[in-house]
Amino acid sequence: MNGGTPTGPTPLRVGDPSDAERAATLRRLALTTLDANWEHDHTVPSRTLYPHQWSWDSAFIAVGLAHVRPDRAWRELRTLFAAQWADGRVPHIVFNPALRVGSYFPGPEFWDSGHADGAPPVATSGIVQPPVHASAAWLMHRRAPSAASVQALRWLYPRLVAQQRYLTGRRDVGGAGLACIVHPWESGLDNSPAWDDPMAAVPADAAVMRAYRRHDTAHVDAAHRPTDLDYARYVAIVAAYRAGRYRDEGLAGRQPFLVECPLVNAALGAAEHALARIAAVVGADPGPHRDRAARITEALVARLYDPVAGTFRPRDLRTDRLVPARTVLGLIPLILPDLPAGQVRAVLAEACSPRFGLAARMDRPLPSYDRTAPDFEPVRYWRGPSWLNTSWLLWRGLRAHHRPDLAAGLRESMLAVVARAGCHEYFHPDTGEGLGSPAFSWTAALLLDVLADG
Ligand code: 9WN
Repeated sequence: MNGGTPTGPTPLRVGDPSDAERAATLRRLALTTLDANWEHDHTVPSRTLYPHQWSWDSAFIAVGLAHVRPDRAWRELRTLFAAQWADGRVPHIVFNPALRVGSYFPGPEFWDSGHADGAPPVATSGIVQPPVHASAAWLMHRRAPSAASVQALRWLYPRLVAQQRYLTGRRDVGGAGLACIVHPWESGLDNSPAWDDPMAAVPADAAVMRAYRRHDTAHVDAAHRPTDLDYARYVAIVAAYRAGRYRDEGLAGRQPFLVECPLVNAALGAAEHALARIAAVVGADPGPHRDRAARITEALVARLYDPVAGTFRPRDLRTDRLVPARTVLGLIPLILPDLPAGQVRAVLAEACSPRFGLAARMDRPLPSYDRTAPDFEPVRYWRGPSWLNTSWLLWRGLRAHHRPDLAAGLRESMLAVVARAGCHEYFHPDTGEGLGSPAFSWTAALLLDVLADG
């Protein structure tokens, strides 16, 4: 696999006579991919690159599984939340103890969660990922309401509430009611240009990586992945957090990377909206969730919206500045149903600009970074390639804000890219070539969700 210049995708159009056939083929492919990645009580994102359970992957996967394997969908979330820490954090990786040491870097021995207060008996990482789980659980129940889904929601509800409490409590380093991330991995968009500025302040030397063995580059071209210098910094940040046993008191004095991310906080607000709906089902009070949702949206607009650029940007808490890069992260607040009209307009204008190319008929998939930026890298992971999960989040936001025309264009671009390349992890933003893992679970799962809307 390389970043060469294969021929471009030939997207099929809505209404094409072969639409139904294409949908059936895609459904089969998605199901085969998800079945092959099922591992006794969870789904691995990829058998080769990511052989354990990942937090936000499981939420996306569960949304897709709800269409075809509802029992497994709820099981996926139960397994993840069984590894929740006593303080409410949901770890970004739950390690499968049956795998040999060294099957993923950094593995359980590196994270050493066993020595942290309140960690579960199973080995996990000590950081989190975007809290998309409450929204996923609500979508799953709405898709197929049943006695079993209500029972699952009853079990999940207090755990989802604890997850929110952790993020808006211990992680409110900025003091404005938003969650702060302590590692780029917590955003899920690991090497996004959004993190270049805050990461430049993390002291590290690429040579550190000689002491470790990266596994990702054994499976995927190194030019498609973060650099060794990125990894040296990833490792340094974890080492600092681990040295404090992953405690969150005094984070500002101890951690070199502290950022308020628009995607994480939009997910946080959307989760409160979902929890209000879930509360009504399980007999709890929706009121406090609605209040919290409104406060999060207000804080997000006040702190992360840049009126000059007309988009959302992460806030680096070390400098108290918004980062300059315009990335797909800035579009995700559209998932908030109560986003004010001015910000909705601005985000739509940003999405439809040549930077991201959203349109009712798209000729290329949505990139993860401003494609007009001089440092746009079409094959390097989150620095340009197109990803199904960020497209799917934006698609949901477009529907919530009544833009069926743009939602249809984005949906078609997602279907076309997978129809051409398969369930890859990410895609070349110009040619649609498949990159990263060739059998990636959230691509398959979100495809099922998008197809169900046809
Ligand atoms: C680090 C599993 C995860 C996703 C992330 C994606 C990638 C891990 C890695 O894979 O991150 O967490 O090793 O690169 O960036 O979003 O959850 O699919």
